[in-house]
Amino acid sequence: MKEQKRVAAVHDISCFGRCSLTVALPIISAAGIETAVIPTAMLSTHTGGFTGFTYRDLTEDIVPIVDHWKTLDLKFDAIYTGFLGSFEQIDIVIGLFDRLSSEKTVRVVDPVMADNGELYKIFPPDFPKGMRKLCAKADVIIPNITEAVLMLGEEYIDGPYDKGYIESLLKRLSKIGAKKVVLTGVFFNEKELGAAAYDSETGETSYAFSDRIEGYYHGTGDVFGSALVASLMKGRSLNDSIGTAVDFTVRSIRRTKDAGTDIRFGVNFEEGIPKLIKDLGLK
Ligand code: PXL
Repeated sequence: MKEQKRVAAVHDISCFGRCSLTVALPIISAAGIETAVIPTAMLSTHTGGFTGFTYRDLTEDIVPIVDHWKTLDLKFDAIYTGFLGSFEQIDIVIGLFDRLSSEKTVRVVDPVMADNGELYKIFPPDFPKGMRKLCAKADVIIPNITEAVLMLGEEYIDGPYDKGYIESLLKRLSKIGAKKVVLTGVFFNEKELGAAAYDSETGETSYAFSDRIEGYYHGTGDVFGSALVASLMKGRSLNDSIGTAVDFTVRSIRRTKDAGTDIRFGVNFEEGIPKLIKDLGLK
């Protein structure tokens, strides 16, 4: 019998607003993958558009959690990191990678810190440098275009983009260290939006697009990243995985738009889980 895969998800808990762990845990679990969590911070809501949210930094809890796990001899097939609660956590997560990985562990880093050309206000200006250091330790990175240019120390450019620019970004990002790079928020025209992927070992570049839906919906990067991790853990190719993750994310956005939900409340990914399971080849 095939052994069940196990992933450690390292993100914050935003108690309301469907992002980070409240997205990663249900999506990866629904794919039949055991999902352990290390919360990096606890907030009453995410920081996108809400005021007055609570914020508890959990930096001090991470090393003791890893120390305890080390006594249990746990093996992880993937470690998937996202929003980190403090600058200090970058080095702590690098240490966690070393301590919890085996040869076969896939380290996936989403350098959550920025969007729409801007670094999130809660992060200091040198945060992108720190995230670059973490990305150097990863096997797969999944930045959006803003995060990509911040890590490369370049100016943000508004889209639509051209293929030459996107492929140059992908190649330069791979030189940071991760063999596989997935770039989100890619568009060549106003009609379609999606992701591009580059595998530096095979030299292959692939794209996945879907209809562009007007509006900025929160937590979509985490919905995409979680579906991508689930798909890669099912042994599917990078190309197939970005296709499935784009489709799952866009269907979630469309459902949310059709319902007229407040864009801060995250997207309705829950009702898309049955199709995701089918797309992943599960019953
Ligand atoms: O979805 C990214 C994210 C995760 N966690 C928190 C956030 C954000 C984006 O704003 O604020 C707390």
